[in-house]
Amino acid sequence: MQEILSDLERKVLWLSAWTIHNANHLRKEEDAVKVGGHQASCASMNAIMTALYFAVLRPEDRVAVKPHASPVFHAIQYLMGLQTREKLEAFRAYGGAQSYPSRTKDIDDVDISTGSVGLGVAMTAFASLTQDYLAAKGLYDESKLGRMIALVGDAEMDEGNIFECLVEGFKHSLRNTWWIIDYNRQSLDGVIREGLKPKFESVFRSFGWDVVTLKYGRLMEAAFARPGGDALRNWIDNAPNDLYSALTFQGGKAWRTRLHADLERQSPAGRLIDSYDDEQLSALMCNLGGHDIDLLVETFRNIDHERPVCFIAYTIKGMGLPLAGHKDNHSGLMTPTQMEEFRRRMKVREGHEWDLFEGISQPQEKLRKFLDDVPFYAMGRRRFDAARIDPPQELPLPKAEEMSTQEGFGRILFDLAREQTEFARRIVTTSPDVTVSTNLGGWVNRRGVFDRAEGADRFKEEKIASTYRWAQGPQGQHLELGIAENNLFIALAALGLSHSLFGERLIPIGTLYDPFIARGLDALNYACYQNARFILIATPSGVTLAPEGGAHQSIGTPLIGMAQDGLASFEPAFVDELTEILRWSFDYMQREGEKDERAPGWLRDETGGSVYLRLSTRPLEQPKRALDDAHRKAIIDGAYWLRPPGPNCEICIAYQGVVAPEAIAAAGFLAEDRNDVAVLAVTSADRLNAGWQAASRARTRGQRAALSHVDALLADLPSFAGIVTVIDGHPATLSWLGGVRGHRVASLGVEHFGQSGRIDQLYTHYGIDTAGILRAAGALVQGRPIRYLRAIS
Ligand SMILES: Cc1ncc(C[n+]2csc(CCOP(=O)(O)OP(=O)(O)O)c2C)c(N)n1
Ligand SMILES: [Mg+2]
Repeated sequence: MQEILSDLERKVLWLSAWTIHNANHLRKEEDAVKVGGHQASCASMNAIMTALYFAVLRPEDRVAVKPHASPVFHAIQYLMGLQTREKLEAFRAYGGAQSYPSRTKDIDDVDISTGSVGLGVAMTAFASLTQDYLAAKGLYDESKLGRMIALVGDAEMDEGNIFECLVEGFKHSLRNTWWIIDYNRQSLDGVIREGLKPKFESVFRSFGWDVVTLKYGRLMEAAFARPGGDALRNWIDNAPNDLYSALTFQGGKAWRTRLHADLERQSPAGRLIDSYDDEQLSALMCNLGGHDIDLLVETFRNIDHERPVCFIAYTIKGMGLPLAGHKDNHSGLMTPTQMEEFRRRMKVREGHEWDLFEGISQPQEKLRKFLDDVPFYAMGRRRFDAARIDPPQELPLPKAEEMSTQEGFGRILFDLAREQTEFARRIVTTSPDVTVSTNLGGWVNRRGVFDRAEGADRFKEEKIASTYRWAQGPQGQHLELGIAENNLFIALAALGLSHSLFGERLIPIGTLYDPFIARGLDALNYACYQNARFILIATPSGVTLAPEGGAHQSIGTPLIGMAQDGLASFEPAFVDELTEILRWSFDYMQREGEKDERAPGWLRDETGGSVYLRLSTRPLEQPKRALDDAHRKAIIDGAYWLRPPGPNCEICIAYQGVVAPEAIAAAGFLAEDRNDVAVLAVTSADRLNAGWQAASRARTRGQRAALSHVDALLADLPSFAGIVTVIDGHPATLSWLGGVRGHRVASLGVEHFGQSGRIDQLYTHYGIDTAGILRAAGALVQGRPIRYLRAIS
């Protein structure tokens, strides 16, 4: 076993270094990767990953590999027959293996994507919570809980989201989570500050984690046991990071000179040092715990409890390569000459670089047999599928003369909470401390808060009246989070991948205030990049949340909704639209078909995705209407004519969301002076735009008849008409409508924020009130002055 593991360690080191060398030096000039070494980062993690993948991991474990160790991961998968030579030869090139392990873009069974440092680390904690959630509901075998493992760069620990997640983990009694810190004391730019290790250690311990330090390898321990060993250990413990790195880079001679200078030559320590030749001395001084494969295997295997563990593994960035220890080695690459020397050392013949058994010392059959029996791979792929859970055919439409979309959402969920269907059981809600203020309180009253342990409601026991009676226990379906929005999005990523990570589907719904999407935007992007499936309810939004204060207003979120890949965004004005959109979302988020670029719908309706709904607290008078099928479809496709244009239509008002009353009122006033005024109700600028883009691309490719929903809608609008667009958000959200068929556009919206006041005051301030719309219409189309404007000015 030991010999095989050390063979594999060398093999993995070779393959990862070769993959990068090949990408940089051997590809066609135009495909060559000119920067981005990774070789040093890979060598740093090489032993740790070899130990884990080949000897420690179990099939139910899941791993987030730090971004720059991606070639090590791919090399291991290659050895296991899960990655191809073609993909490795095309590392970082079009269609090749990815720079950073990617669930969606790589073929080799990546558990958790990484890339934006810190996020994959936190994802392991939320994956573990997801596993606990499933187990508590009897959807996952409690005796087979996997360990969620993050391989963490030490500089990655600077990311705040890691600490946010530590706090959250503590609150939820996090377990079965290992974070293995590659403590090479180097970041991208150089050597990191002294003394961080005890700081990390005390932070982890204070949150209830075990901390295991892997500092000295077996060679070091043996030396410490000899006369002079204590002095040597002392020296190592006190050596500054940059000195240690510099000596590592220079090798045995430099080590000797320095050690002799610091520890007397004639002392026992001096004699100890002189008992090693230069090469041995260098090997001794580089024998840190994170490079001692036997120690690593033993340490990992000895963990026999479920408490979360942080391993701090001392390593050398570039270990085993001529780049070792150099402060600039992050993007350092071995030169072709150094590669030749390395090849000789690894015993790899020219032309046999990719051969599986090249350079190994053990008999091939023995290695083959070993690989066939590696436990982690024993159950095949770890990427699961889960059946679709039938959503309700219809959602009950909340009824009221006046209602806000946020209230409508709360009432729909409250109704769903009464149902005993499988679908209702699979819903899991979560919110960063805004459960009540986003109207989820009623749902939680009926479904309870999730906790592995049964909890008491003290207020209820003490018979104190309260609107919210939130029972707490394993059956609860609401995951309470602290305020940190990063945690919300990473929780949604984990819950939203439950079907793929654990084989059981959940329907996650997260709520937050719309402006704070920006706080967790990278985490939201990360969730989407992994193809997690969830519904995001963002409310309140825009300047319409007026009395809440200027700091809470959101302007750019509709554009985020349009631009975010994997997220379909909507902003309904009325609750019947919201009901239809939610019903559709419950289905859309479970779709996993192939995209057919030539499909007539032009949208990603086959592949599915996540959904973002931008809602509001402003009560609006609800239309009295019954939606027919065409109407429902149009709501989902992004827009419908609230008032269709007549043949002489001169002006069209296109609005999205909560400014509907202003748009409708303006149309009424305009109708007195202009012909056939039209009103376009936009429910999703995102889907409307996506359809238009796709149809335009299709037309460019020769499908002349390709017509998107918005193409068809605006075909009804005479070319001489102008469009006034209006939204409580950035005007660019709708201004592109003019590009569809060349209509003139005046786009109204909000470009500056921070003003507090009543809604009517703010709408006037930003020019998105009825008068503002009329003024814009008056300026856009020639003709008589608009009477209403004359009356009020
Ligand atoms: C959010 C984010 N910021 C910046 C980067 C660029 N980056 C990639 S790795 C890295 C730091 C590398 O240091 P460490 O995590 O210690 O890994 P090592 O290089 O030592 O292997 C940085 C800044 C990134 N990937 N993600
Ligand atoms: Mg580092």
